[in-house]
Amino acid sequence: MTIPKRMWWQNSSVYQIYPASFKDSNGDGVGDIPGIISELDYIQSIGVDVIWICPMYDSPQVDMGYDVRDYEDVYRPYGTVQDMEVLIEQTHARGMKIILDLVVNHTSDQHKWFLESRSSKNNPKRDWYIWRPARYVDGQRKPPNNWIGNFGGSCWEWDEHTQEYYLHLFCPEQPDLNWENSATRQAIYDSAMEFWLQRGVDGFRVDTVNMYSKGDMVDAPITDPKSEWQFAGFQYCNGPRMHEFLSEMNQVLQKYDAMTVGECPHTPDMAKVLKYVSRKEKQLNMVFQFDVVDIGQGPYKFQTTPFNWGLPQFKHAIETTQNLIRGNDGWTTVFLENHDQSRSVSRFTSDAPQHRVAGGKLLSLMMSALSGTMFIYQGQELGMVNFPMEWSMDEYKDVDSSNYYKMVADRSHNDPKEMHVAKTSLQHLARDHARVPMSWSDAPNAGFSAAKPWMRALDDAAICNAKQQQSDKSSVLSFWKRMLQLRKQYSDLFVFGEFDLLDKSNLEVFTFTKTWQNKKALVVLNFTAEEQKLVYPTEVRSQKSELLVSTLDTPASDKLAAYEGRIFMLES
Ligand code: TEU
Repeated sequence: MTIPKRMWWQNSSVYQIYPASFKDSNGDGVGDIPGIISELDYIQSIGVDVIWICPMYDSPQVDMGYDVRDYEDVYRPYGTVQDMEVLIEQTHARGMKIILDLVVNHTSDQHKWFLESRSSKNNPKRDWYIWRPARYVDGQRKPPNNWIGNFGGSCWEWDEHTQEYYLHLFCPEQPDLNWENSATRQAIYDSAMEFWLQRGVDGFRVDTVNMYSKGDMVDAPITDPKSEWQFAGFQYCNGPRMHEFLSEMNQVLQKYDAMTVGECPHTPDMAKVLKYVSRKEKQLNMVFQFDVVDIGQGPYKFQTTPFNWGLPQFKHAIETTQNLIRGNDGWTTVFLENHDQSRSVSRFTSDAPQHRVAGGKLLSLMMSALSGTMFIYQGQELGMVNFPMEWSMDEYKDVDSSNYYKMVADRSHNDPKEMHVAKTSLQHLARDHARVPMSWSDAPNAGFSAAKPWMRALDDAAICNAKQQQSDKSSVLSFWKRMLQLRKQYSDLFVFGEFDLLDKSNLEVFTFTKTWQNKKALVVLNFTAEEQKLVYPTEVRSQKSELLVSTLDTPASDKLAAYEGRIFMLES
């Protein structure tokens, strides 16, 4: 197979910014665009190439800006369109690129399109959203189908005024746009995409990109007999017109050479994923698959206990996403965190005080050796961890967490044991952990704001913050900087190379090779809190190896320390 031309977004590392929690410049307790601008030098110093800004659009903030009221304006506490223009310009001035979050599966119920749509059945925009009449069962009014929404409950909302239901796959305040209507699609391209592309943004992270085509919307099979509402992700994701819609959207993007990374939940079928990311299909450049981050989430989100997974499962998920580029023209992504996931050190290693630095470095080393475009979430470069069990439920601000906690309370009639299990799960997996203020320094409010922040800052900011880590050669941040440099230096192997898993069923150590033509690297990762014997797998035993990097300054010759990782270069 001929090697496809390398594109700028392949060998790029992307730094994700959550505006509300990154940096507050005006002392109102909420992060803002000028705050981001003030830290661009810091971001650049990490060694990343692109920044991704989570939704900063005008929004009532029912779902932290993923409920957009106006695509062409900025949420005032974050700033203005002019501030965004400065951010774009200042990012470019540093040789970096900037992508925005494109949220066009749904809008806010306060968007002017929806206000018109719901005003009457014969409004010209009625068909811009998905309206259906009620079903009647034994004379009782019921939604058109039994689908459960992503935040619990039916995904249909009854509208008294026009006596019909509308579809919302997320909150009731996030009605789904009707992509079947070509005028709606055109308005989306103009308002949500071209408006910002013309202002110089370099692409988009595309929210819930595989949900635009909903198929025939029949009832989902009953998988949770205790609930009236059933999981329907395999029905509303990857529907029949997805590829047609994405091809059309791509024509807009092509005009600007814009990059896209689509969020692709509920898609375990690799053939489907490949169709989205294959270069010849001209749909999306890459997607976020959920294989890795869904590990340990339980059959239904949060209905599990912490660490309910084994290392072989983790390896398999990584292998699946890595193999997307093997022998074909697809592209993949490397990520363990984002604003929808709790902290990777807490989830995949250990956040115990004696292990958290090692855990942060181990994951940095692993990610830096994996192929695809790399995504780092703010604070991940410092090894920030989940907030503790002692924090009360009031500190959880996310609608996903509070809805789940309420559901358990209702179902169990506030049974203290069940409530404790639910809180334990949220302490491990809730989205809130990623959304606390960035730990900048040991100043009050972690140096994030002069005022009380909208979410409580971590208590451990005194020992884990950007200021201290910048001047500490042994910090997680310093290690990330080194790894991002090595990733660039050996990009053939680490960014583009083929991944081979060597110890599928080993429960403690994760060993793989990366290969590019005649070059090969061996990566060995101890995922336990105990020392492990350093064993060279039979596949590479005959080859001479040279240590490229360890997470430790002075690694032992025959064993791996707790949570130690190493990369060896192999000579054939
Ligand atoms: O997430 C969509 C998504 O499928 C999940 O990751 C979602 O967070 C999870 O199912 C909730 O339990 C995207 C955004 O990343 C997320 O922040 C938004 O809440 C969501 O879309 C709605 O726009």
